[in-house]
Amino acid sequence: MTVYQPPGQPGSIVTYRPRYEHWIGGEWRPPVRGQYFQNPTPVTGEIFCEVARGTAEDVEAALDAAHAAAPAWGRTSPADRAQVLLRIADRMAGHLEELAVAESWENGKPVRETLAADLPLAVDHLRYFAGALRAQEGGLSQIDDDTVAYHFHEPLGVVGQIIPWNFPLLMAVWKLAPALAAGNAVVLKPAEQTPASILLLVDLISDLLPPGVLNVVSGFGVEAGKPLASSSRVRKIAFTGETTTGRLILQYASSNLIPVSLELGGKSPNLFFADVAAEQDAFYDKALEGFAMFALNQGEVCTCPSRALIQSSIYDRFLGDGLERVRAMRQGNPLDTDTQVGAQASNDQLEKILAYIEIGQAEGAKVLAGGERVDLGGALSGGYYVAPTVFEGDNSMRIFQEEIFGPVVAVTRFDDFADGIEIANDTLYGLGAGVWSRDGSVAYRAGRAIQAGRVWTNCYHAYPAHAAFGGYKNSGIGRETHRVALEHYQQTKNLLVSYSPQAL
Ligand code: TXE
Repeated sequence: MTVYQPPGQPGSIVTYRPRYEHWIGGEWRPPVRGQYFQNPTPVTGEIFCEVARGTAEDVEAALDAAHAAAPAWGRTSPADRAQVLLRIADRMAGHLEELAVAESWENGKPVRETLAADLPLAVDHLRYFAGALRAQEGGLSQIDDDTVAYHFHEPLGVVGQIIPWNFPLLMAVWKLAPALAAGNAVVLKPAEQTPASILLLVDLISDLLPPGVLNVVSGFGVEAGKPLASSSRVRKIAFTGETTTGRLILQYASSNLIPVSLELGGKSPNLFFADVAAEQDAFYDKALEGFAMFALNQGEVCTCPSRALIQSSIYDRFLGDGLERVRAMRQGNPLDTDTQVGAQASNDQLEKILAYIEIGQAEGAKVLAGGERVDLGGALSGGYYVAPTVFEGDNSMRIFQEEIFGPVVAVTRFDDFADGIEIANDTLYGLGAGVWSRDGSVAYRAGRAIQAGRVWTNCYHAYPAHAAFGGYKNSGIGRETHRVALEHYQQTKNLLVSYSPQAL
């Protein structure tokens, strides 16, 4: 067991600057209007730095820098750009522990996860896109004996990226890696709840990218995000966040006719078929672990398995064993490597979750575990902790239909295959899903029948770089991770060439 010291305290491996400006054109630039906002840690609620409060003027300055840098960056060879991505990956890997602690401090997530998942995944993501770029080929179509159509991948130019607070570093890298690999210059806006770990990363890698290729403008959604998404100077906007905000982003972008990729909310079903409980073996154990994964990252995951659907014949037994797992979870100081459940990312999110717990109870759902805020005592008393919560109810309830984004699972039963699929698909969302069965045919057919972009089968919450990730229905447009994401940041140039000496 290791308990890391909070940044700023003696013995800490992380030093945050007390104040962060915007990162524009390869240098720190104060906000044009001179305003800053305070950034608290969810671990204790205390303010640990202040950050530039960006406005349209700062976005314009960042776009100037990006436009100045884009042409030269876009002309670098794939080998050179891949090399830059690999150097960033190596630098991050060399500072993995420091970045992991920084991320936990800013977001409230347990350091065991940032050490084992967030940071290693981010590093691998950069390496994957370095490789994907090198392996990417253009195309050639033979139109007739003397005519050839060549297809080239070209960068879009300058792109805008707006990211959320639940995986600040990983979400930044998910978006930056394909965009930079493809040869674009980027203006990125972090979430106002978690700007600092990204700026700490920028500090770390500032010498690895030409000035202006990566620009970070911090600030709030309407003040800084809207001018970026509405700008006629970006050739694409990529967004991760709430579905209602995603609709606004589409509207902003529509007048400029630019492509938009959206990774939005979810209400993912996790289906446990009866044969899961045929034996009390390692598979059963794995399925119970899959049930308990609703609390991973404090439930602040767009694919949180927030609806558990258990087949009636095993309902009582499976749920009973699942509840034991939930009660055994260790909630505590996110900087302690023994901690499994940490703090919610912000006070707003804490209040939203507590409000949904009340809504569930008012709807008649039964609380089987948790259902309250947790006071961890001492300095952690000011932190934003919610006990992992299990509700039993009906799929028509709001807690089954609306994204809570907390460590809350709503459980119900299904009778047979058709019933299970019907309940699973009875949602506006379609991002993730889980299917658990020992029968390959059942698992395969269920996976194909569920309307979601990612169906984990006999596993959950795995995010390898080479599997495509994105939503059906109201959960989004486009895909992230996987080489397909590279194409979202490119446009196709077709050169149609006649080699014929004949007159037309
Ligand atoms: O999201 P927003 P919030 C869900 C989750 C959560 C809820 C609210 O249910 O409880 O959304 O979180 C920027 N123009 N998800 O309010 O507002 C904002 O500054 C341009 C799901 O934080 O969507 C931030 O950088 N930008 C999710 C980003 O959008 C705007 C992850 C996300 O903020 C903007 C996060 C505007 N008008 C929340 N308004 C997921 N899918 O993973 C806000 N922003």
